[in-house]
Amino acid sequence: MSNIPSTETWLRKHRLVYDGATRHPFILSIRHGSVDSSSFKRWLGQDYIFVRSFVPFAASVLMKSCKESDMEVILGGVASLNDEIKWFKEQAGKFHVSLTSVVPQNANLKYCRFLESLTSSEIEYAVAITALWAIEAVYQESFAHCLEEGNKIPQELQETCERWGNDGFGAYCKSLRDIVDRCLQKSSPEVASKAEVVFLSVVEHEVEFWNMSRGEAPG
Ligand code: HMH
Repeated sequence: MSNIPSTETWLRKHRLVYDGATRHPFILSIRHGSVDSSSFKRWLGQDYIFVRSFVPFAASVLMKSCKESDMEVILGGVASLNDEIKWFKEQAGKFHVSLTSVVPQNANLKYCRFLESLTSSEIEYAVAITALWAIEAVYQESFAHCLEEGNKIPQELQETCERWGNDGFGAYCKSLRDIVDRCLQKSSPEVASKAEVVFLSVVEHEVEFWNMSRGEAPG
């Protein structure tokens, strides 16, 4: 067994696609202050729909974690989604986005269906927690990058960047990552390879999700 944690191996191996998700042009445009408001609003509406589907997925990971020692970490994450849904509603008001009339786009539907497939009881805890970590880590790294020294984030988007780029969320993602590495250390090669495939799928879905902000190919 290798001493290198699984997540580190994956991040090295899939660096290019991972950077594609965490340094996406949409994210860079927020960091550089050149983002256009229609892209941002499109993202906001789509992400609200995504987060609503993310809740049952996160709850399914919580159920699987009940037999493990790390249940509190997941519970904290699930609990914070209540606040997140509220936050989206507030932001939608601020940016005049009507959440009830948002039509989920293809990339979003596909991502939500993928999440739903992971809620099955046949999906091992190690695989499910890998997805949870990867989903959160992409947002954390993306928005933390926006906030790095020298940013020109538009004032009205500062709060969005801080929502996922703050240190507390960073610590939560690190805890999830440690859980993934611990789980993978004791899992079979079959489960480990399933987890890697799921990691890569999440990263690919995230890239497609950011791409939606450009507003091409609706439906
Ligand atoms: C698409 N990925 C997407 N939306 C989010 N809100 C997160 C990750 C983080 O919770």
